[in-house]
Amino acid sequence: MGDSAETLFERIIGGEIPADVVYQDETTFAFRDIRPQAKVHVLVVPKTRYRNLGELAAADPRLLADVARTARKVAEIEGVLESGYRVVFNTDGDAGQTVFHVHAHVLGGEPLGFFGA
Ligand code: IU
Repeated sequence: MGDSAETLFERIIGGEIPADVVYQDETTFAFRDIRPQAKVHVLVVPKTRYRNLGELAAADPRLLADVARTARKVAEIEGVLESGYRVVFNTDGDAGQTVFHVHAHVLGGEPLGFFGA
């Protein structure tokens, strides 16, 4: 796995690729998914790259907490704190992970069907 190659999300965080930014702080970055799966669909990415949730949790649990806090902040900004929202981390093949820079999908704004079958 080309660990030194920049991922798409590093280029978005760096401003090389434009994105609809919802929120950012020192350690995290949040922007709208280009193929939204719900009325609200925002990706929350730690500015430091880890491949997936497990690697982030093992290496830097405080940064994982920052991602969780930013997911809540995004829900607040998007007006779905009261109505509810879902946070998803896809990991590898069967989950359909396509970008290997860990990211939380924050979904909401309408009733969400359950998925996974
Ligand atoms: P996944 O969990 O790795 O499958 O999610 C990657 C997401 O990144 C997916 O929902 C894409 O629509 C989204 N995305 C994006 O927002 N901007 C892009 O330029 C590309 C993918 I490529």
